Amino acid sequence: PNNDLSRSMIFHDRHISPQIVAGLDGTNWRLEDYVKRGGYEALRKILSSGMSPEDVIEEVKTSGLRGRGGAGFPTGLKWSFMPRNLPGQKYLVCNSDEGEPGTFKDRDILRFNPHIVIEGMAIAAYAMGCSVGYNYIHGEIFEIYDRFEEALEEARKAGFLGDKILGSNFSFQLHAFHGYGAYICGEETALLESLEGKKGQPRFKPPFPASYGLYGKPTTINNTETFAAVPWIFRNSGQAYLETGIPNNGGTKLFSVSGDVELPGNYEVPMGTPFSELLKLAGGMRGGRKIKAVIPGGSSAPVVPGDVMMETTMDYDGIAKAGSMLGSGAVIVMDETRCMVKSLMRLSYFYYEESCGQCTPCREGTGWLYRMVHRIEHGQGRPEDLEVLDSVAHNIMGRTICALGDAAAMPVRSFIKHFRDEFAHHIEHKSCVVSKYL
Ligand code: L3W
Ligand code: SF4
Repeated sequence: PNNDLSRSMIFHDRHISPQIVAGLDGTNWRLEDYVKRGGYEALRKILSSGMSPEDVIEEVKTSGLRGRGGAGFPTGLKWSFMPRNLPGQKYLVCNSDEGEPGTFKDRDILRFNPHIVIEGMAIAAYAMGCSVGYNYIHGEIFEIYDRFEEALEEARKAGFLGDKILGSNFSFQLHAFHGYGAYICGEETALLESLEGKKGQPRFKPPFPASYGLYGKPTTINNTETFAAVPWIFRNSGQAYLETGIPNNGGTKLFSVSGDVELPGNYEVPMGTPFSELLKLAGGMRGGRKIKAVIPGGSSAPVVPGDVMMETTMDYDGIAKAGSMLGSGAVIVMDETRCMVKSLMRLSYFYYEESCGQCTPCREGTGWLYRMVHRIEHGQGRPEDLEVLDSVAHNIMGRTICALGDAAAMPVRSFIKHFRDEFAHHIEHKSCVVSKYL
């Protein structure tokens, strides 16, 4: 999906009040159009009303907004970690290094509505006292980077960015940065290293970026979609945002639906929407086939059997109850013709290829996992392989610097847990149980 630049946002508003993609048709991304949709009203309201930075953070806490990049960390709480009374430089960073397999929402937000991200970042910068910000955009996405640069120039000329924004005492310089296309640069501390011009490798945490971030200064990093949610909260209210979703899961969420569905694309729906509804919006199962499994939150999230997903709601708590993670909201749907061994082999190759190599369990373990799944898929599996796979995955988890190690291990453990028979069949019969469909 990283290279799929032709994909456009498919959005249905029959059931919902969208907050990020409202009124978009692909041609109206410019400042003039954004202002017509009520854009920059939230920033103007905050600056002209004299709302204090503390009150801005409180409103975000009320909204129940949680980080849309994968971890779901409460945004208001993260903003409150920025040292308030410390003099000196503080930075704000937007993580647009979207690289999770299955995820393609942030590039569409930037493609269709770049100013909503700029406005969200300006509000965040005001709340946390950041005078400089960067949007780190995935290196393989060229047109989005160019568009964001154009949007920045429009915002600067109109006085929404720069010195003394809208005549207030608040100044904020925002820049775009084009990344290098490595998955690991989406990990927040690797991103900071990369932004500093170094090799993109994760740092140990703690210290968290809030205390030691870009160039060693306090830094807040949020995902593109998280910033994009902020203007709506201030045009309406934190409470209204919370009520769009369900308790502890405020607002709407963009889901990138891919795989065996009729209409793959991005869908913005309220948190708590049943998966079955989302599947309907995506046109249902391709060719009317039976659902077999779903990876509900990007390839790092454990796979969930299809029948369990049909009873699950799309929110952090609902997906956790189903044994997985909402992650970045990449919903990969697999039908009955999918071979789970082959699917896992492809995922395992990704993590093996993208490991930065700093930690032995990840560097060696991801290769070990890939090679074992590869040999099972190619009819050379051994009876003990499933236990060894599980043990290697177990020994990676929790023993690495960043979450990539866990992300490589979790799919392995969940695929084997839910589809053990399929793996055993491959080992015993040296053939695939879904070969009847091929
Ligand atoms: C200050 C503390 N700050 C936590 C901050 C921390 C970070 C955020 C969440 O992983 C997940 C991962 C992937 N003082 C703090 C603190 N923070 N405690 O809160 O932190 P954490 O460690 O829970 O998560 P993370 O390292 O940010 C992200 C999963 O996302 N994932 C990856 C998606 C990839 C994309 C993409 O390509 N765009 O979204 C998908 O599920 O596995 O679990 O900011 O600093 N005490
Ligand atoms: Fe690098 Fe993997 Fe260690 Fe993360 S877990 S720092 S990707 S080696």
